[in-house]
Amino acid sequence: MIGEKPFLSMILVSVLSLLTLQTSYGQHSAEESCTVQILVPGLKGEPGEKGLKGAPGRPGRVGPPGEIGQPGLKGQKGIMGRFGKVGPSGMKGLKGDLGETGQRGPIGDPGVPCECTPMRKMIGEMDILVAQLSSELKFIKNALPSPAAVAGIRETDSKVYLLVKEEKRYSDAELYCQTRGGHLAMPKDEGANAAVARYITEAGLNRVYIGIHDLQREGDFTYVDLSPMSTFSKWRKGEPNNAYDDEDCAEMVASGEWTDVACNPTMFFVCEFDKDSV
Ligand SMILES: [Ca+2]
Ligand SMILES: [Ca+2]
Repeated sequence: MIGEKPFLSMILVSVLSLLTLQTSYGQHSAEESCTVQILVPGLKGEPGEKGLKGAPGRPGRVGPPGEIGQPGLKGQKGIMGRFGKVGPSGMKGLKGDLGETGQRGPIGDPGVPCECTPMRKMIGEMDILVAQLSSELKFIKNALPSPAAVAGIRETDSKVYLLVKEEKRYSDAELYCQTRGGHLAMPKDEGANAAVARYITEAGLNRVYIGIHDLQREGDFTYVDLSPMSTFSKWRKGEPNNAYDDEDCAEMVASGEWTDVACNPTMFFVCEFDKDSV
């Protein structure tokens, strides 16, 4: 509905428009001047076509935080980290092998002079002792065929006797004893003769060569070192008898008595060594 005031306004406008036209176009016809136009609204038109899509709107406001999600899958192994701190010392190890011999060291400083007289005396005594020991060792090495024989030797104040259980002829037996610094046994008194007799008896023997012969001159018996038989002899009764004209050497039997016998048969024998020379 159109109100009364707008309607009167439109009429007023139309009158004014008519007056305006009469002023401007005075030559127009009277007919045209009398036309009164009344304007009224038309009917509502058909809806227009859909417009084009508009520009994007402004960003909206930040929404509230979402809920906590589920745990993810385990990731892959990472790369090696930095080296850690140095740990505490370990326990002491086992002792190693003996090393090689080192180089010879430098020569030391000269020693301090000493009071030498007592030292010289001591050294002199030691020299004598060493000489004695060397001599005895030489005897032991030369005279004794084996260590077992050491326990078997016999000795008097001045002699050492050795029973040799190797069968030899008289000359070879004497050579054996000489090689070791002695001779076949030459008993020159009752004590020495008894010592040799005991020796062979304890060994279970009946006869051994001793160092007595008449090889130089028949019937003239001497010791094997050619020393004469002056004060002592121990011939068995009826000896020496030079039996078969072929007995130029001598043996001692278990009783300690002597008999003249041939020199070629082989038998055990007893050597003697001077204690002074051993
Ligand atoms: Ca004879
Ligand atoms: Ca005889």
